[in-house]
Amino acid sequence: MKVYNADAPNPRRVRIFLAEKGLDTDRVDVDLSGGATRTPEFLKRNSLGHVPVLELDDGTLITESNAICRYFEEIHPDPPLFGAGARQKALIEMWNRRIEFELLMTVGAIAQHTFPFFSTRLRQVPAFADAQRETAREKWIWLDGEMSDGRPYAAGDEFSVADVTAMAAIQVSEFVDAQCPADLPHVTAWADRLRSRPSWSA
Ligand SMILES: N[C@@H](CCC(=O)N[C@@H](CS)C(=O)NCC(=O)O)C(=O)O
Repeated sequence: MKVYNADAPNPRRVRIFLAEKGLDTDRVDVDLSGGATRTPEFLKRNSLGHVPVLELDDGTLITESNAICRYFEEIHPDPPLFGAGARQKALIEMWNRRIEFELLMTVGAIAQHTFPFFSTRLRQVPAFADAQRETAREKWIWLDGEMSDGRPYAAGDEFSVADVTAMAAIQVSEFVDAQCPADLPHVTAWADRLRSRPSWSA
């Protein structure tokens, strides 16, 4: 099997996940700025023109970073990054979705609506980016309140895929200068905890 990869946030989620699992796979690095995901050949692998894509040995193509992580979780269950047992699995799913929809998509929209790279990919509305910048600040404040219970990771005591998604969100927030305000102690401590993991640089 192989993973179509690039130097970008969603492929990085898969790289971090694999690093946390202690796994390695064959990778095909694609040149995003050169338009490599928009060629007719690549669009046969992912009609949305996005990486990551996991291609299995039987030719099955799996897109969506979360689905790819789930595949690796199933074939290499330890450590369990999607949780164990009904309660923990549900909490991790909940937090993974919250981090992706509330945080990663908010800061991602700032990039999408301002970076030249995206100008040929969507109709950019700079005012929407401005609004999302304000929203990002509100989301950080919301998350700081949620994490004021002192839990070390997004979904509780254990590092999980929700933290992997957060590692992508934190990095994107830094690219777009919408990072967590320094006066929010709980999220700041959590982000530092994530940044100190070896997988941060995967
Ligand atoms: N929801 C998808 C998003 C994938 C995505 O947006 N990938 C970006 C990189 S972070 C991409 O490949 N962009 C290439 C392009 O737009 O041409 C996932 O989680 O995998």
